[in-house]
Amino acid sequence: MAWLGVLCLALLCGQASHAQAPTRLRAWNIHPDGYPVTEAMKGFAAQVARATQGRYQIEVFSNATLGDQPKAVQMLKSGEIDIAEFSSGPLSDAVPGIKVLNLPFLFTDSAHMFRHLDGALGQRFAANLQAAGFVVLGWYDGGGRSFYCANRAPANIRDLAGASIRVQQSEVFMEMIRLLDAKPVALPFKDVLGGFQQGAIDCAENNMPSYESTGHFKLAKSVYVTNHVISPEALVVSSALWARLSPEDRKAFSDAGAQSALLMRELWNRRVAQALENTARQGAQFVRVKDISPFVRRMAPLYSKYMADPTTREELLTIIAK
Ligand code: GTR
Repeated sequence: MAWLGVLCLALLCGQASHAQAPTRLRAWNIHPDGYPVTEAMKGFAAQVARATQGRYQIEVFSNATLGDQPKAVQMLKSGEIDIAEFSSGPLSDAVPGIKVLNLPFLFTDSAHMFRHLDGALGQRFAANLQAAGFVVLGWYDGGGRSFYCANRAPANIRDLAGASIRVQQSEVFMEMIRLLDAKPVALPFKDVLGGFQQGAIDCAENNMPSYESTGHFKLAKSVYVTNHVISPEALVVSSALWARLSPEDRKAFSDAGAQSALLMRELWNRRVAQALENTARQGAQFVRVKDISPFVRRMAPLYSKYMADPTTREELLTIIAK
């Protein structure tokens, strides 16, 4: 009977070590603590841990400590990281159809954008992303992006001509800046502050929570409120991780992702208002665009290009239609 005891012990040990050895996953994030993306990702991690009785422990690495965004897109694809939150700019390098989400003045506001993303179009984007190695668990709000400058106070798109403007490393953004007769400078997010300090850039463009959280507002005080790009961000897991999850665990991850997206959107709206108030109090000056038509007219070559492109045409038509 001794062998039975040994066998039982081995089984118990097996169970104990299983219980004691949760699967640790690494989540990439570009933002600091307290930022809506970070808080929503932490909520996601906590809910996954609860729903899987601690079998999955997700560590959120914030502030791009694991590398900048284009690098992280590659890391997720190669399985070096398991989870990430990406904006549509760098993601479109991996999935060309996503480029449409970076086009200026496509969505009128976040509500319009989420009507599409929470519906059939979002599913189509998710399917294309999944084929490229990214499983979308939630669409987050990337807000409306506007220009801000250090050494000029634009009140018209002509005032941006000749400026060196920092953009994300993303084709559509660079094309947009060129069509404004300005010079696109692709810099990683964390280097933008240094770019202003060293005079390497005159302007940048981003949403107001990032304008505030990065401290850009201290150096670039003139905001030209164009909201030229209203775009989503996505909470994604690698398809390598997805393939390893049981159907029950996939459901736990999906539910937690959907929950975190709702939380993010709620936190976002509050944060936009706070950022506007806080930066204005500290000296930021806001000039609202009066008429977007000259800007839209300048972008005509962009719309024609992506309308002719079979990877974006269908998506573009769907968004324009409603
Ligand atoms: C932020 C966005 C980041 C990153 C950044 C940038 O608004 O949340 O993911 O794309 O902009 O401009 O690099």
